[in-house]
Amino acid sequence: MSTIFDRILDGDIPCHRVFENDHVLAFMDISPISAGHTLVIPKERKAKLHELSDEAAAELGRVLPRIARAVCRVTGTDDYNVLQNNGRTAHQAVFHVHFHIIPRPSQTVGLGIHWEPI
Ligand code: DGP
Repeated sequence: MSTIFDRILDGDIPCHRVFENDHVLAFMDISPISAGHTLVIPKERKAKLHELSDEAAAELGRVLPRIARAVCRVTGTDDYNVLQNNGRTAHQAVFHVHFHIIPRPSQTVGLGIHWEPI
């Protein structure tokens, strides 16, 4: 089954690319939970994590910390979630393996809303 991420990989629709090599692409999420919310995808076209080849999985494991470091640098926070959904009941919406890197800056809640003491 073809997904929107296939179209991004094929260059048919644009994305804000932040990292790319022969095996992995990282780009900004179109609906960010926080500023800097980044998606990391293998170029191998598989829906779920357990379907990936050892080679694709190893390369993802190699570059994820590097991309997380860059996200920390540009957002100025060291706190973040790494989220990875597999299957409809696990809230996967795009059926191409992807990791979310979601920065968690200390002064923001949700979509960058700044709360002052009430
Ligand atoms: P998930 O629920 O884990 O499958 O999350 C899919 C994510 O993909 C969601 O946070 C929004 C993002 N997304 C969906 N379509 C596009 C798109 O066309 N471009 C970009 N940059 N992100 C997309």
